[in-house]
Amino acid sequence: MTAINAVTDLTREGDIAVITINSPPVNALSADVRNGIRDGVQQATADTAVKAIIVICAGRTFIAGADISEFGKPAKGATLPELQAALEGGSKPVIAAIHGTALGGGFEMSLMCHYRVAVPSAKFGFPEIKLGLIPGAGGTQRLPRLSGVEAALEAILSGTPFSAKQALEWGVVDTLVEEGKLRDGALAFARKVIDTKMPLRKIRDLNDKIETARGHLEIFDKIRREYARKYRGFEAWQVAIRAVQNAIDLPFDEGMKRERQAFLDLIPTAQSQAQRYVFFAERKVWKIADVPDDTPTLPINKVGVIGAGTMGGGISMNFLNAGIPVTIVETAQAALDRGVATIRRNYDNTAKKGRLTAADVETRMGLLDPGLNLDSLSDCDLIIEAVFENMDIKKDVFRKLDKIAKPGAILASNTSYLNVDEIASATSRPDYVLGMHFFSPANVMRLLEVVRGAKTAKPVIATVMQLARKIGKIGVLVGVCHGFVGNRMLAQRQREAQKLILEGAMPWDVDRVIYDFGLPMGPFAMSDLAGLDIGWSKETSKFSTIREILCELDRRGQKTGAGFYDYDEQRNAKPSPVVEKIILDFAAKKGINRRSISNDEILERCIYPMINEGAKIIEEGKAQRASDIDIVWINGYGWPVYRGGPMFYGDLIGPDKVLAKLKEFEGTMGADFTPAPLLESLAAEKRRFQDL
Ligand code: 3H9
Repeated sequence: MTAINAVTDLTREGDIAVITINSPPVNALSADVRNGIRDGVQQATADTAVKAIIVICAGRTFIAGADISEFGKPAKGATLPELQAALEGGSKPVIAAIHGTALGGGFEMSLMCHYRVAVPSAKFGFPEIKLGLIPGAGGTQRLPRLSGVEAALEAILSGTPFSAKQALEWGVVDTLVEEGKLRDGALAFARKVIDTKMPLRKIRDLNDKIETARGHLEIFDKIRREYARKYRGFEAWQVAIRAVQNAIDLPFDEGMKRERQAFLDLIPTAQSQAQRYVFFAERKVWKIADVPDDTPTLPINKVGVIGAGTMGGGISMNFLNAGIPVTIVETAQAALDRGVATIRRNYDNTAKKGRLTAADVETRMGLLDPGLNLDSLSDCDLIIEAVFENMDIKKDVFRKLDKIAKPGAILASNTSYLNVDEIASATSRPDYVLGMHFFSPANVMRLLEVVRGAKTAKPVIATVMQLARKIGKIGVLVGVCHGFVGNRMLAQRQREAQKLILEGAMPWDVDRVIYDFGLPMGPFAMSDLAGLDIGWSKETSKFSTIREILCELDRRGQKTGAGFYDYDEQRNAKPSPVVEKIILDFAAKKGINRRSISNDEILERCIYPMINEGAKIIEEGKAQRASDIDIVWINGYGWPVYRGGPMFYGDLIGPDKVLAKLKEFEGTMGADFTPAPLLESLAAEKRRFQDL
């Protein structure tokens, strides 16, 4: 064995050279790895006894892509053209041996080889689009030559990996070998290549599938239509389509040149920076400073849910989906039946779309045990309360639970705002109490705010974070404060939105600005969807806000056919002349001199106070890091990934500029805009939230 460098070695098996890459955790195509491959192939080529070369990876996966952390830094190490010259342009057959995930640049590197063998569990794909990029090492030029143009477009635009079986069908892989025996299988294949004198197969020369697609522009129109909604506001996808089109229209080398340039042009864009930041942020979120990875966890074999309403039902589905039995408890039979029927209907609908089998539906429903008695929760390892948002009611439930739940059971509240420490104080086990704040619809939304109380024990936190992962959520640890991270910041935006419509904007003006910024809907459309009467009651209503007036008029949102907007039968929203008049009258009565408000002001008024609140949240230690706040907003509220989250956006604008604007607003509009000390210090030190 010869060490080529710190991460690569070369061994000889008779006349076959084996280059092994060992660069944990995912063998990313770093400068060292690129150098190792280039130098390894050159050495093997120079060795006259070698007749074929295998490139294989140690550890859990084949090369999972370029090293994302190298992007935007000065280039070093072997270039991609050098790699291509060594592999595809070399004089000896090169075989890539693939297990795990061959992604991005890793997959592309394998396509530079003459042959590919893989184990059946291997996966292939181009996740670049999720990073605001396109494949930059030939993926857009080589994959269409194997899979055909349509399939390649789908793979590149979706970013979703495909199976080894699919790869075999397309000829991306030449043969599958026995699971766990990749090296032996690759050696046997290399033997065949040598013995039967198989040619140096270069994908660049395969033109059949390209020619079939030539002139068929409808393929590109179709994919544009398919992805237009999903990628509203995103840039890279159109660039990717163009690159694949080049594979048809241009000679291979020219297509490669354009792809490379497009890739390099995308790297410094704000969108790609944001999306790469989110990639790492999603991974950091699981790391908790004082709860190390080896913290013991408690087994969760059975979950109890109290409340079979929209939240309780949705929460239960998460566990049923993961194969964990759920006991769901309601106070009245009718409500319980309704809740269970809703769960079944949701599953049936999924089955109708072909995403579950009828048997899956029954398995899941079979794990659900509905009841009317809290006592039936006594054998649950975790009990989640999802009852009415009222402190007295919640405390009462927890007092009872404390007596019923077995020792060591975790008691969680799904409260969105309330003080988890106060709820915990109703029990004799505050160390086993925490908040699990799911977002509606709870079976769909990926976010789970895990609310750490003052006394919550570390194993309890570790258990719930691990469980979050198991049920497919992204768990973000937050501290006790009104509304936690997400809703606390949302309140800032809602307040400004309400002020703006009195000062001069209309609800649809505010909504349009927020929608154009990239969120799925603006604050007023969101209120209409949720229902304006949440937390409102006729008895206490005083006509003191626009919302109260609308509720009085039975304009309670989409469900009543009218709210801030008018709705037709298909629930399409239209600006409402009635609401316009209500707003104008209300403002006049309050003596407000309405003025014209610019889109910029709407955006800054809605977003900068959120950034400011985020700074306070960090200062108070209610979130571990700025990027956790961004993950909350992306996964709980639909903040566009390409803007990285509110804190990242603040960094992009610059803390000094955000500060200056807040001060300006503070001067004219008062304390709602008083800057957080953290923002002041970041601006003074020319630092960013990311640098904290
Ligand atoms: C590209 O290839 C461009 C090319 O077209 C053109 C140029 C050549 N770089 O996710 P995990 C880290 S673009 C750097 O928890 P899993 C990750 O941060 C790239 N670091 O494991 C984490 O670190 P830590 C296209 C990376 O088993 C650790 O590895 N490729 C990279 O759940 C473990 O990761 C991609 O976008 C990377 N490329 O999933 C693939 N990948 O331990 C991105 C991972 O410090 N990667 N890390 O937290 C993935 O999708 C998943 O990581 C993978 C493993 C499926 C591979």
